[in-house]
Amino acid sequence: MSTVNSSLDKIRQEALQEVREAATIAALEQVRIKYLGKKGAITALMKEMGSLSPEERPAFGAVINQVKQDVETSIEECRTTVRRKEREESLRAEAVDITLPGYRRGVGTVHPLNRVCQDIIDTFTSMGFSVAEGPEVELDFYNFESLNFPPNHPARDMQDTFFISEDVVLRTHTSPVQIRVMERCKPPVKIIAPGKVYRCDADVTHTPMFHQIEGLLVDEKVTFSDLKGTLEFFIHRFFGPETGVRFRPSFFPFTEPSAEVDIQCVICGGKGCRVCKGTGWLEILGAGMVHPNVFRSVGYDPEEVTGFAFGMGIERITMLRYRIDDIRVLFENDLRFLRQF
Ligand code: 2U9
Repeated sequence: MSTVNSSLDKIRQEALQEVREAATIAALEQVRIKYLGKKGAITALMKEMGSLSPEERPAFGAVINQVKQDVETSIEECRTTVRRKEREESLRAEAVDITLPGYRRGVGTVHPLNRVCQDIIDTFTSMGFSVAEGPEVELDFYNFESLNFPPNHPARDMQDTFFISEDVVLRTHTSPVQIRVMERCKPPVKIIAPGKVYRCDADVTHTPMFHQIEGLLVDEKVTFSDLKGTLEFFIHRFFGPETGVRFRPSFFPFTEPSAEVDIQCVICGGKGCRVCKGTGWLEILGAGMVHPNVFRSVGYDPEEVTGFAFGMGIERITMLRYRIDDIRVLFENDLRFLRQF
């Protein structure tokens, strides 16, 4: 019995020592299996109880149960400690140093064309105009015919049109937007139409796609004075209150009378320079009173309503505002250029 007791004590000492040394949950589990598993050392000794005499059994039973319990308790305690340690370690490994500097994000800027376009829109909406939009691929009818361009008339050549098919074109101006609005709505109409337009043309001041803003005001008794007042207000707000303005007679199929609008050169103040070709003036707008035929094509009665219309190229105005002498830089998206705005 005493040899049994001493071998039990040895197993106990060994088991407790191995539990203390187990550094992970997996290692602890190995120790448990080694001593308390089905084929474990303590389990094997318990099975041997059967070979003991009935007198020896109770004392042996008490000792081996105590050993079993000591080892189980020790494993349980160790499991808690190891689990906490493992958790602390994984938290340490996952830790993020929140004092590290972040990745720098480049700050974007508004493209100069969009900035100028938005400024022009703001000026006209402040006068009560609404913004209208329409398709860039248009029917010949909306781009030309309804705007009083007779078929095969040389006026169509002025526009250097991209044809998609015989009666479908890339719009050469945003005027079809106003035609579509008038078809849908009764007067009064007071709209501006900003957007992309397309003309087969390319050099330092022309690109095949460019941007326009056109305006249209239709009501009873709209006069050329209303047109002048509206455009002068726009020009003074956009280029400064001292800017000189002049209207020159011109021709467009869709307006009669028609005018081209010049402002005093923003570069030389009117003295004459390279940009204004020595004239002291810069053309920035076309305008006029809507032609009666245009009203007829949308079902308006030219005896009842009159209207004015105007149009301007956004690239040209942007180039004047920022003193850009080559239109192509507006479309190359070179960040060294765009970052200046
Ligand atoms: C309708 C009736 C009339 C719009 C107008 C101009 C004059 C004009 C040019 C300026 C520079 C085009 O970008 S540009 O080449 N535009 O000169 N545009 S009157 O007249 C309209 C529009 C719609 C229904």
